[in-house]
Formats: sequence, structure tokens, C-alpha cells
Amino acid sequence: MYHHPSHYALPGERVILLTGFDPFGGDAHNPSWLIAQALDGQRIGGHRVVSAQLPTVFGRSLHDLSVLVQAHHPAMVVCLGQAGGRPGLSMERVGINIDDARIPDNTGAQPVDTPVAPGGPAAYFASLPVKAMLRGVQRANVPCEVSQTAGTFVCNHVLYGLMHLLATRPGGPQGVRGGFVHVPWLPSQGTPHLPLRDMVRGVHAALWAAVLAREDIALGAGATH
Ligand code: PCA
Repeated sequence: MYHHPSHYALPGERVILLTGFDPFGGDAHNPSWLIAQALDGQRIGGHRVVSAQLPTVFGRSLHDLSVLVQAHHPAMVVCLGQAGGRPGLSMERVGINIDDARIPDNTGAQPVDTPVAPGGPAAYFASLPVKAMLRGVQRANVPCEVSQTAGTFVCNHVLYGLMHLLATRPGGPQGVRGGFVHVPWLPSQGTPHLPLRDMVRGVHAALWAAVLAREDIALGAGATH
């Protein structure tokens, strides 16, 4: 399932490409896609949010993401994914070059200890200002932390693959910033959870903070939980 974006930027607007995933692992919903849909078309400080769905599938998710980046020329790419068991939003700091699936993806593939990009570097840091985004979300009174691992399933695959794509395409990242935000379960999925409206507010605040902070802020690790 691949949803084409329903909004496009007007001339002169910079694009924030915001992605969410389809449901996986037997769940009926994936809050990451519901949040992306809710924010589709929003204007954020001279930027237009263009939302699209990625499949929870190794390989194809990255293929779709690279097509979207080529089509929309975003100034910023923020991918969202569900992380059941986490209590709040998490700003992912790093993607690692490994696929190691605990459950099958939505095509039944379950890679074990294979690289996302053979020969690629071990890891990439997200280039979003994670601490500024953390503070923005906290100020909106939505639980949030900086996370040091996006796991080893499709979300990490997409974060690593996004940063690899930006780093290796002709001309380099070209100022395009990218990263990943994990979100908790909805109340219908389990505990801990957050209401959808709080997650939407939190991601909205994170996008504002990312647009406003050209450089990340210094915020001690003690403030990140
Ligand atoms: N979460 C999974 C993949 C898709 C999603 O929403 C993950 O954390 O890897």
C-alpha cells in the first residue's frame, strides 16, 4: 500500500516531507501514519508539510522514500514510526547499518544481521536538531525523550537509509536535514500510550522547533528524559 501525497507545495514554499508507516505486526492502526495524515498540508514557518505513507517493508520503504525525495525536493525529511512500549515521542539520534528483524515485515521478510547498505558506514547521526525538538515538544507538554537507538527493524532501516541517501547522492545532502521520530501506542493498542491529539501536537511542535533551529541547542543529557 503506497499513499501518494495529497498536498503539494506552492512555488516558493519549502517542503517538509513527513512520512508514516502502514500498520504491521497484526495491529489495526499505526499512529505514525495517522499523525502524518493529520499534519498533511500544514504551513510551518514558510514550509509546507507533504505527508506520505511508507510500507513496513525492508527495501521497498527506502525505494519509496527516495522516489518521494526526488519528487518533492524537500528541505527537511522527518520519518515517523511506531515504537510500542515507549512512553512518549522519541527523537532518534542515530541510525545503524544493520537489519535484524524480531518479527517479519509486511511481506514476510525477516532479515537477520544484514547491512542496510553493504559497504556503508556503521552509522549516521540524524541531521535534525534533536535537542531543540525535544525542548519544543516538552514545552507543548507532550512526553518526549532523545533516543539513542531506533532499533533494528524497518524504522532504523529507513533512518539509516535516508541519511545514506542524503549523504551519497550527487551534490551531497545539499542542506537537506533528515531524521526520525518514534511515537508510542494509541490507547487502543496497549500501555503506555498517548492520545492521538497529543501526538499530533507533539510532532507539530517538533517540526516548528526543527524549522526555527538552524543549529541544535546545547541541552544536557539530564534534561533529555
Ligand atoms: N515501527 C517499526 C516499523 C514500522 C513502524 O511504524 C519500527 O519501529 O521499526
